[in-house]
Amino acid sequence: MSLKIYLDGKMFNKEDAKISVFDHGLLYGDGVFEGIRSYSSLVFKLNEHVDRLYESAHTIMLQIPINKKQMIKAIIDTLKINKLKDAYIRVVVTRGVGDLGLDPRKCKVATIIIITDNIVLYPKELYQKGLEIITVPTVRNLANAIDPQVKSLNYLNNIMAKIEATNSGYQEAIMLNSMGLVAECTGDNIFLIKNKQLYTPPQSMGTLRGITRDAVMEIAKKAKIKTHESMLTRHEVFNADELFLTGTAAEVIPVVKVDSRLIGDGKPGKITLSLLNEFNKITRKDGVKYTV
Ligand code: PXG
Repeated sequence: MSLKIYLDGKMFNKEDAKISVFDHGLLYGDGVFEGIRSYSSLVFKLNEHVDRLYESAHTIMLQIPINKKQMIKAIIDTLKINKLKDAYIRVVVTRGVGDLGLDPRKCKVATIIIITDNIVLYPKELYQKGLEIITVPTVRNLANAIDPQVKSLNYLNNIMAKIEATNSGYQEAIMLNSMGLVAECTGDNIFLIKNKQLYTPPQSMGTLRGITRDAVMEIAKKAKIKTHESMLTRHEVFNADELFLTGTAAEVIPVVKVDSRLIGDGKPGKITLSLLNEFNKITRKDGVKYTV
C-alpha cells in the first residue's frame, strides 16, 4: 500500500500528493513546519509541537486555515491511515499559491501538508560511541533578521552549516551566534555537563527552544541536577565533563569530540547516559495515544 499524505484536508497517495509551482513555500521558503515523533502509538509532546507551529505562523503572519484541535486530528488521522505506531511526522504549512512577486497578500489560502513515515533511526553505535562534531563559519541567524524561534521553511542558515560540516567529514556542527557564542547545532540543541551541573544556551543566544531540550531539562530537574540556561563559549564546550545534543530526530546523543578536542575522557558521559535512559522511558510512556 502506498503511503498516504494529508494535503489540504484530503489524503493522497505519495505519488499524487503535489502542490503548485506557484506555492510561496517553494518560491520563497515562505511557510513554517514541525518535526514530531510517535513512539508505540503515543505522539510525544504533540500539543507542544502544535503550539510552536501556530506561534511560528503567528510571527510570520500566516493564517493556518484550521484550528489546533483540527490540526491534531489531522495528524492522528494521517498516522492511523498509514498504520504507523512509530513514526516521524512532518507538518508543513506554506503561504499557498500566489504570483511571482513576494507579496504574501496574493496568496489566498495556506497549504497544509502532513507527512508521516517510518522513522530512520541513527545507527545505535553513534549513541554508544558518541558523535564527533565541529564548529562552522556560518553564523546562526540573528533574531532580528529571521528569528531562530520561527521554524520557517527557510532553513538555508542551517543547511549551509550542515554543508560545511559534511564537507569536512562530520555529521553535525555547532553554530555560533554573531557574538561568537554557542547557539545550537544545525538540527539539535546542545548541552554540557560541568561539575555534575547542566548548562545550555538560552533563547537569546539564537537557540531554538527545542521541545526535546525542554523535556531533558525537566528530567534533569526531577533528578535534582542543577540546570542553567547560560551563555557558553567554545572554551567551555571544550572543557566540559560531558556534552550531548537533543532533538526530535536525534533524541539525546552523546558528543565526545569537538574541533579535535576530546570531551572528558572521550566516552559518552554517565549523566548523559542516565538522561538518555530516562528520555527513552518517558517517550514510551507519555504522549497522545492513538490506535492503528
Ligand atoms: N535546533 C534546530 C535549529 C532545529 O531545527 C532543534 C534544535 C531541536 O528541536 P526539537 O523541538 O526537535 O527538540 C531543531 C529540530 C531532522 C530535523 O530531521 C530536525 C529539525 C528540523 C529539521 C529536520 O533532524 N529541528
